[in-house]
Amino acid sequence: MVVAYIGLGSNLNAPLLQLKKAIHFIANSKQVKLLQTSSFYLSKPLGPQDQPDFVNAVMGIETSLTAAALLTQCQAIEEKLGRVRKQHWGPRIIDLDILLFGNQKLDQLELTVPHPGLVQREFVIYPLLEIAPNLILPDGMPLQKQTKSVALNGLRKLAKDEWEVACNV
Ligand code: A4P
Ligand code: MG
Repeated sequence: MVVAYIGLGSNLNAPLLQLKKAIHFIANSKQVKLLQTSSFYLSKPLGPQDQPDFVNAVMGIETSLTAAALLTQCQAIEEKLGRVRKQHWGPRIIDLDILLFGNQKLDQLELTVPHPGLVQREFVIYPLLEIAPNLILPDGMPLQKQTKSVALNGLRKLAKDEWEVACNV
């Protein structure tokens, strides 16, 4: 069994609802056990700015799948939720990124882990820190230390009384 972390992001079609659905589907996948989910965070778009803010979260799972099989599962869930791939870094109903897969390092176009954006993206690293404060990254760097060099850039946790709004935009 391997502990893996998945980053979730959405800025279309009721983003919070999309994240909740994706968490539900991943948690109920075969050979996957849900460990933790972070809070939901509101973040400024990385990339083109003429798109809505994102809702982001990170989940921790334990799995007996290989990294490649987990990616296939994630892509099937993206498809089930109606993701259409259009613009690179553009608006999306759901994006599932494998951030970490145990201590494995993979450097292929179709699967790079640790995810190259992990250490510089505030909307990934802070939610990850929330659920895994003592994590050591595969290169030996403590996550807590890595996070110190990443600016919040307006990232904030969605309070529960804002959930309904984020489910309806
Ligand atoms: N791929 C390689 N490594 C991985 C991995 N570790 N996890 C490949 C998942 N996929 C991985 O992804 C393109 C290809 O990456 C896939 O075919 C897969 O085999 P995609 O999801 O089809 O395309 P994309 O998401 O548009 O491109 P990319 O480069 O993955 O974008 P990112 O890095 O996912 O960034 N701003 C905010 N605030 N919040 C966000 O969540 N997300 C993005 C997308 C941009 N701006 C954002 C956010
Ligand atoms: Mg992606």
